[in-house]
Amino acid sequence: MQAWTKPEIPVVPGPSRRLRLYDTASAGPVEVPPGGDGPARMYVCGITPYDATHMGHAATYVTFDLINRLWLDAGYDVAYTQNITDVDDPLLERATATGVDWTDLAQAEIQLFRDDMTALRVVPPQNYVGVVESIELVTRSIEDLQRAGAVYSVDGDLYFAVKADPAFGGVSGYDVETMRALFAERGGDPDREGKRDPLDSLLWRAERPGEPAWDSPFGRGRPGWHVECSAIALEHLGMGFDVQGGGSDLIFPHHEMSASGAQVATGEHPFARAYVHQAMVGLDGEKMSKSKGNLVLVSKERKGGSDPMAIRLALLAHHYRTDWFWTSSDLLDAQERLDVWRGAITRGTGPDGAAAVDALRAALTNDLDTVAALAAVDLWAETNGDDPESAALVAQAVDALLGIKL
Ligand code: 5CA
Ligand code: ZN
Repeated sequence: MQAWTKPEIPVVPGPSRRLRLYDTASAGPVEVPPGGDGPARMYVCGITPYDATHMGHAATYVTFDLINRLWLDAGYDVAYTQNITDVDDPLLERATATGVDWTDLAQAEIQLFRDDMTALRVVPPQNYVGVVESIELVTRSIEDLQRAGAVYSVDGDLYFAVKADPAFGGVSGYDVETMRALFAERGGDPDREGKRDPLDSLLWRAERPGEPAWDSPFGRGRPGWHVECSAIALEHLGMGFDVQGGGSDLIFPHHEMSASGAQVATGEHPFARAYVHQAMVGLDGEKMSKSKGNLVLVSKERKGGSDPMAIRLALLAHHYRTDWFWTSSDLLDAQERLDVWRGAITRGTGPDGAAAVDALRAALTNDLDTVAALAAVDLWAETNGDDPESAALVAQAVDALLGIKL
């Protein structure tokens, strides 16, 4: 699948720093990549394209864009893969409810997402991969799981036996009760009769009347959700990649299941070195979600005349590991800050530019501390000085590292 237009990224002078991120699995900091010459590898869970990009999605993709940009700044080749869940229950349900063909709905929403990502200056992944174009990858992964003895059938639907992975539970660290509750809430079927363990997850759904289906060694049907991400990540990145990313709503079951599936299919561990999660962005006291319909859409704000750089700056003003609620003042404050920064750039001279850039790098490589990073640029903007390189240098760094074009 085609991704979107890549923004230009200036090269920023001065020493880069090593990136440390909070890893959900070990509940502590991990340095990624660990060092060495290889590429830095990241997989981020992409959209289910049945509605437009809201501020929660945007926060997620901007957060992982910072990681990409910090790796590029440190001179790494970056291998970045993102999927599109372009066939799944919520997409098919929305298409049926609105009388639109499900493939048309997906195509339209993917295009809108591309336009939003381009406007927000998010660097595209090298591999932007839909499920529909990956059916064979998924079926091969299921065959690997069969060979490992981790698959059984319930009335023709195939299930992954989670007990086949001794490390199951290691991503979320949740107890069984919490897992069961979240599994039921987030697309799982703990109470289906015939399952060996309530937490076993669907790998292949046998064809149902009126639903899309593909031929496979297990009969016609379509892939389950979690195996799509493990199959696509294994194909494009391999085991032990650096960062598995997405929103915190994916910690369980999605990231737990895809990690276990990949670990059992390959016999290797771990799936990823760090599991990194964007906290939830909400509206009016609830998580912003397509299913609830309480959305602030990036495209709508853009059409209303908001500067995409102000939208991006509004997202960056919150640390990625803190849940928050969107309000209209987020955008007003960001626009004000953007105006101050742009005004400071036109001064020409300014305080020590290299020191400001180093403060920016130090904040971002410290678990993406965007709050401190923005404060460092604020401080630079409100201080006078006689460094003639200052404005140009800070503008370059704000562009390359924060993705904000001044
Ligand atoms: N297609 C699956 C992942 S394989 C999916 O979760 N799609 S999604 O469209 O529902 O979400 C896309 C991304 O945005 C996911 O990484 C998800 O965790 C994240 N996300 C969804 N809602 C929010 C929110 N309110 N705040 C922050 N991130 C969110
Ligand atoms: Zn995913």
